[in-house]
Amino acid sequence: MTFEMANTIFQLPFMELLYKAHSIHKENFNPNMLQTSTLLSVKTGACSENCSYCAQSSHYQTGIEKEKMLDTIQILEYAKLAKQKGSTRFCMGASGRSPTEKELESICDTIKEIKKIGLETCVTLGLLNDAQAKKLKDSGLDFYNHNIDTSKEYYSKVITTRTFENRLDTIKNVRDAGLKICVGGILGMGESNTDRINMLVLLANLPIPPESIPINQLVRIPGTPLENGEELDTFDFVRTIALARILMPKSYIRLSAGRTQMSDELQALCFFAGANSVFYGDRLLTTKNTTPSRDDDLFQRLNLEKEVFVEMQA
Ligand code: SAM
Ligand code: DTB
Ligand code: SF4
Repeated sequence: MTFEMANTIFQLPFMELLYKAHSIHKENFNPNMLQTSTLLSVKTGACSENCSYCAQSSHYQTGIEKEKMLDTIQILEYAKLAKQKGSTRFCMGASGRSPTEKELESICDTIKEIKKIGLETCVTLGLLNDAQAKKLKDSGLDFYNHNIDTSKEYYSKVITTRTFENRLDTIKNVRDAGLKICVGGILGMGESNTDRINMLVLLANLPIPPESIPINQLVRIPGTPLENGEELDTFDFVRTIALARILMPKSYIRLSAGRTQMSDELQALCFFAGANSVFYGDRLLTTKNTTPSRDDDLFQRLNLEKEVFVEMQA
């Protein structure tokens, strides 16, 4: 897939683009089904990295208190609750450039316990070498989340404490370890449509495209450099979801952060364009998520059903 081909799709008349994306969505998924994931911050704040969007970077005054890594028993309580409330996927996020060996051991123990209660697992712990990725695979982890966030060209405008290549190296290590990958980005950081298209083309051209693609709308965090950035055109947001669906027909596209700011109608358009997973639960990492009662109401009005977890046979 070239940039030119993807750009032609992105620039289609909006209705044609949506029709095309929805047709592809329908061929590959039940369009009335959503997967729900619950997210938990298992280690919060005091991060050495300077990601301009993030509440947890120690480079900015955001008022986030540092919390050390939660232990297995604490995390398991949240996982059981998530399962009870109908989530089929449990995602754990940790602040930091990369995990310490002690933190990795602890997360591996936690993953083993969560798998026993029958949830799909995803973790995001920052940069990993190949041995660390293998340890996670051996613990039974399903997915590793590691976002490229934006295009290669725009990356250094957002983060300077690591490079885009560092991110790609980790994605390769995770893939080589046999894990499924969850890789996406953030829209609304001042990037252009060209950056958004380039980001998706890069993902579609990976040896195996990510099975899971989170598309976050920037949550503006007071105290970060992106606090007062330019507003995102919501139709460009929907176009990006549609392009992701067309370029990666079989992947889960996750309408991730930013739903509290979205109307019900905008979310419905995103689902029509191919988004088929959301975070379900009161909180994301450091910010509020859409409440489960608002979600339940929306899903009911749109006749959307929550997907049931089916363990894949190896
Ligand atoms: N520290 C690890 C890392 O950066 O890879 C994992 C946690 S980090 C918070 C996970 C992802 O959350 C980031 O890569 C970014 O895409 C997303 N994210 C963080 N803050 C956000 C914000 N304010 N708005 C939208 N997405 C955000
Ligand atoms: C992803 O792409 N989005 C999630 C998850 N992966 C870890 C994180 C969203 C964070 C939103 C801002 C916050 O709550 O701090
Ligand atoms: Fe740290 Fe991850 Fe936030 Fe960047 S996104 S500041 S690496 S927690």
